[in-house]
Amino acid sequence: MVAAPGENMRVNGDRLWDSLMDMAKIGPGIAGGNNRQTLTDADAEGRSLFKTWCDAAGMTMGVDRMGTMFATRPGTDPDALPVYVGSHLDTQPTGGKYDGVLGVLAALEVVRTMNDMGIKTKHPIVVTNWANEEGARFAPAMLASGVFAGVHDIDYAYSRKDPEGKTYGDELKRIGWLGEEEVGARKMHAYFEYHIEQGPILEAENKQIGVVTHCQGLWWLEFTLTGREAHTGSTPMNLRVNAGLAMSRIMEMVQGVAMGEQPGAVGGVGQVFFSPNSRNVLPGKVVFTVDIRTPDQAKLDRMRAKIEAEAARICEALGVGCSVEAVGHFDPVTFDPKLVDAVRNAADRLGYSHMNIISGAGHDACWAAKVAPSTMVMCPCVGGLSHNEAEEISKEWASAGADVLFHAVVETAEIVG
Ligand code: HGY
Ligand code: MN
Ligand code: MN
Repeated sequence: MVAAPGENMRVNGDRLWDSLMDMAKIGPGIAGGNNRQTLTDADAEGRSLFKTWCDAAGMTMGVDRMGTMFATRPGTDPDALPVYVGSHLDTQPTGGKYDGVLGVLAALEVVRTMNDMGIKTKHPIVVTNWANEEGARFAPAMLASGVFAGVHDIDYAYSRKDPEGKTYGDELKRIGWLGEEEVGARKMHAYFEYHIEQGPILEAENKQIGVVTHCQGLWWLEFTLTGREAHTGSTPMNLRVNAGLAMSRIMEMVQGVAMGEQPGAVGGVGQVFFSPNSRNVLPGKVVFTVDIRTPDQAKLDRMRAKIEAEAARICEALGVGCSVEAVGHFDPVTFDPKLVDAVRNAADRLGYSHMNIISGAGHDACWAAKVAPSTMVMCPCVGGLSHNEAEEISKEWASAGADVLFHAVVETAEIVG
């Protein structure tokens, strides 16, 4: 039976909170959150601060060719595969202070606490900052962890362009965080990720800890609709080839498809590009991404098929050209039952209320689960709000989840002496 930390062993919640607030000063948003998008100068600044903290905690930093950062605390057995713990420091353009950041800095806090307590473990611990989890600037989301898991090849990843046409590869070089390690060469004993729920369930159920058993699957379907640019004033309604109208009908249809698959399905659109995007010109081209998700594999595939067939019918009726490309996807994920138990047992040992939960948002853990036993810990967030600068958690919630992470990680890494 592997020893577990004593129930009174907890992280330093004040130190964790201070680190979160210090990181939040980098790449500030305009409404109290963050805009630290991947491979921007702000991301580079946040990476440097994180490296300074890892150096101070006595860890050695490795960086791979996608720019993912791996800070290692040695174990007693040099042949033992490490326990990886991490998340992401990049944010949405109007992101919160905690999405991803909490997981990286809580992982650092686990190591800081192990140092304070002089804890030795058989397996090394590797604190991880995955590059480009958000996929806001360079789609798809979880790009670097996807390359790590062998889902994407690195040339595809390097070729991904932001809205200004800059490529991932060029921007990674520009900010000076192109590492030398082969992506995916590292092997993991286990992977843990601590994350805010980004949904309303834990707060509504008054639970401190989410024991994450699964993550719902996702499709990002990028539609390109081709209309005819024409004057919005002088073009009679019957002569219009209106790509904007087609888009609106497709959005309405997506809503209907998702509502028709309740409970447990979502669908919507977060990003639209009109070209030429001029007030008095009907769009010649409309590009938008449909985001559909559900924990049920059959439902996920059924929704995709329905939406693509219906979209083609809508466009044909309007004489609008329609093409679609899947720019993001992962099937529903089942996390490792043994690690899920370690999280649940840690919450019990520490006396924290908890419940099983399926992650609504995607995380790097979804790709890590393809190559190693993986799981997640979640804490509530106020009103379930995320991907919004008003994203908020309490210091108590932050610490409780970090305590559970600390216990589950140290137990899995096997305390020695
Ligand atoms: O889209 C997601 O679920 C994640 O926030 N990248
Ligand atoms: Mn995240
Ligand atoms: Mn996010």
